[in-house]
Amino acid sequence: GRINRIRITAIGTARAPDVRHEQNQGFRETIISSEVTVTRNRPVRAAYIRGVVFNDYNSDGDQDSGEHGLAGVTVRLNTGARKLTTASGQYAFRVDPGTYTVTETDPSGYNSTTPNAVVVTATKGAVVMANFGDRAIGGYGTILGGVELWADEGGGLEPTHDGVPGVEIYLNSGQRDTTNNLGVFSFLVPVLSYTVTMVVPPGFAAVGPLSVDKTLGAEGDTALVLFGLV
Ligand SMILES: [Ca+2]
Ligand SMILES: [Ca+2]
Repeated sequence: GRINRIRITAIGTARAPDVRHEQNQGFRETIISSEVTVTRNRPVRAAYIRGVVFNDYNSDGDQDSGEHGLAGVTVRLNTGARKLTTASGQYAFRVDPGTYTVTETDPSGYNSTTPNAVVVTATKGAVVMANFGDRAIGGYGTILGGVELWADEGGGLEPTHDGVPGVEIYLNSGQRDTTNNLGVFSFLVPVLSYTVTMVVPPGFAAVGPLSVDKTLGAEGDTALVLFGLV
C-alpha cells in the first residue's frame, strides 16, 4: 500500500549560552536521537468516476478532434457531491464502489447533445467514465489570425510576411492557442464577442495593439485578427 503517514520525532537537549563563542548569542542544541514511524494504508477500496464536458460542434455525442472542453460546468453525484470542470473540461470523483447517477448542468447558452444524467457502476480500483456533450445554442464560428514579423529595411517599419511561431494567444473566455510554424492561430468558439490578446514573447516588441475585440455574428462566421511583432 501507499505510505499514509510519516511521523518524525526529534529529541534534543539545550544548553546554556556558550560563553566561549561570543558570536553565538543563542543556545547550542544537539539532537541525540530520532524516531521515524511509517504507517501503511489499508488496501485500496476507492473507485473513480471521471469524464469531460465538451463542445459537441457536430452534435454526434462524441468528443471529436478539436471539440474542446467546457470549463466551470457543474457535475454532481446523487450523493450530493459536486465538482466544477477544469479548464480542459475534466472532472473526477473518488467514491466507494457502487452505482451512482452523474448529472451535468448545462452551462448558460448551451443545449445538450447527450443525456444530462448518466448511471454508472464504479468498481474497486477502477475508473468509470461519463462524458457530456453540449452545443452552443447560437452555433460556432472561427477566430482566425496570425502573428507577423515587422522589420525596418531602411524605409520605416513594414510587415515582412514572415509568421512568428510559438506566440501565445488567448481569449477573454479563457481559451488559449499558440501560433503554428506559419505564425497562424485559430479558435473554434460559440457565436459571441471576444477580446483576442497576444502575449509578447521575450526579445520582441508589439507593433500595434496587444488586444483586439471581435464579434462573431452567426454560425460559421470567421473573424480575422492580425498581430505584429518587431
Ligand atoms: Ca462531436
Ligand atoms: Ca448537457
